[in-house]
Parts: sequence; C-alpha cells; structure tokens
Amino acid sequence: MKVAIVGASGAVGQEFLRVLEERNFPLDELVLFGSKRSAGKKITFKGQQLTVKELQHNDDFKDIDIALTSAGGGTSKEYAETITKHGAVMIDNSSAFRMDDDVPLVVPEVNAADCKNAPRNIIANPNCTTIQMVVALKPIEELSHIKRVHVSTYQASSGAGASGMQELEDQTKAIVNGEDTKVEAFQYQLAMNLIPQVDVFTDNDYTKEEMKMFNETRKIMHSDIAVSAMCVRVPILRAHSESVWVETEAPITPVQAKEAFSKADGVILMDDPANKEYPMPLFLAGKDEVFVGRVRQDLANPNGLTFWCVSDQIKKGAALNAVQIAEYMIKEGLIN
Ligand code: 2RA
Repeated sequence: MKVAIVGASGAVGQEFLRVLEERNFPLDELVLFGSKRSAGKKITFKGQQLTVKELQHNDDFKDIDIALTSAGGGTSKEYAETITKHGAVMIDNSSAFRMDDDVPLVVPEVNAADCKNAPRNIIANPNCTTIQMVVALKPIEELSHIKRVHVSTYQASSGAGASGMQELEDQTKAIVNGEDTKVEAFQYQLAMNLIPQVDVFTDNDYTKEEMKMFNETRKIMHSDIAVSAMCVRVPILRAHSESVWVETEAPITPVQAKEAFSKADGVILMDDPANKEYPMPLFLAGKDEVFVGRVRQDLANPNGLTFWCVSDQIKKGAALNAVQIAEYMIKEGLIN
C-alpha cells in the first residue's frame, strides 16, 4: 500500500503523519508532497527521513493507492485529476468537493458505507465542526429523528492552521508583557477576545462556516435536518467545543440520551455535574474521540435535548477522520 500526503508540512499534514504512525496504518511506502516552498523539506516518519516533493502535474501518483490531501481547496481542485487518473483514491480535507453529488462526504461513525459510491475516486472529509457534531448526533438520531439543531461553536485557533495557533500564543505573551499584539490570522486580536465570525459572510448573513454545518450535516445524515449555527472563534489552541440543542420527533429523556452516547462509536460521555465532570478543550487536545457532557432536557422545548461536546480539531476534526475513511475502505476491499 503506497500512500501520499499532499500538504505534508501543514498542521493537518503533520497530523496525518502522527495518526498514520499511531495507528500503525498498513502502508509499504509514504510519499510527501508540498508547495514549491516546502519542496526539499525533510520530515521524519517512523524514524525514516522523507523529503517533501513539489506537487506537479506529472505521473508522480502513478503507483499511489491513497492520497490524503490537505493543501487548500484550490490545490485540491487543480490536482484532483493528476492525483486520481492512475487510480489513487483521494481523501480530501478541503471544502472543494464536499457538496458535489458524485463525491461522498464521510464520517465513518455515521455514514461509512457512502464510501462505496465514489465514481471520481474522491472522498471528501467534512468540516471539523460538522464532524464532531454528527458523531454526537448519530446516537440521538437512532433514538428519534432529529428535526432541527441549534449549535454554537467555540472554535480553536488551530482552525487557521499552525499560524493561527502561533498568533494566539504570541498575542498572549505580548499582553502579559504589556506589548502590542500582531493581528494577521483572524479578523481581530483573538487573545482575551471572542470573534463571532469564522470564514466570510454569505448573502443570508450566516458565515460560510455556519452554512457548512447546515449543508454538510444534511448530506452526511441523509436527512432534512435543519441546522442553525453560530460559529465563534475563541482563544483556545486546538480543540473545538460546541453547545448543541436538538429537537427530535419524539421526546428523548436525558437518561436515554446518556445511555446512547455511552454506547456510540467515537463518543466518550463525560457527564457528572455533581463532581464537576464535563469535557474541556484544555484537557482533551490530542484525543481521538468526541467528548459529550452537560446532557439535559431542553427547558424551552418538550421535544428538545441539549448537550456540550469537545473534540480535537486537527485530529478527529481532520486527519484522524480521513485516515479512518482509508481504514474503512481497505477493510471493505474498496482499496487494495
Ligand atoms: C476553522 N473549520 O475552524 C475551519 C477550518 N478548519 O477555521
């Protein structure tokens, strides 16, 4: 099994390497690709030093079985044909193909079987905020169909990559030292602040990030579920948090919900208010799962339930989900 990583030097690209090693992914060879600027960079994988190759329109993907791509939507669109024309399966972390009818959008815990219908050899990895939410919604949907969701996100600086995390760290140090802060990765200073804008605004005054949660959730869950999101950037390094309110067709009790969460794939229930036990991003960065807590009846809706969830944006929100898609496809004989 020959695997390529496109965007190897980026935050998600680096996480691909960690996840592939951590899960002892069955590969015989790993090839790294990047921009002209990254070409020649040395990256260590399993004690072996690999050199990043410049991504070009050539036959470099001739013997590649799986290409994990995270280099921006423009690059994914430009190189999809070059990557897949010899038969490689492209698991793409960008938003380029997520809403294409002939490209499955997959979270293995929710709709893994959709991988079986990928006529373009492209599988799209959903947006990080969508991934963690649908992993948590799946066990609720199995109890009673979810009609609508309201969600407020608390998104870490890692969403803007390594530069976003570095900017938050630098701003925090500058504030402590009484110095001016530099603002580049986000609309405003993030340290000591909350920014109610992730990505650009659309014509309905929702941001693109918020519309991703609306559109992607419906596609992944094959449902008419209506999602209204408020996506907020918060001064946290790399785990996203979400407050979620769901309305189901039939009422679900918190006891039923907690039992469902505790048995659900990819979910860890952390919910013991009496002992102040609930998920917090500070302690859950780097973990694989979606952590759920604060489960309770929605006082404002007899068919409503509310909960809180936390997950690592770079791991389950990007790299791990893509690798799990690859693992599923290998297990099902869709890649061999
Ligand atoms: C963010 N979900 O958090 C977007 C992109 N990763 O910024």
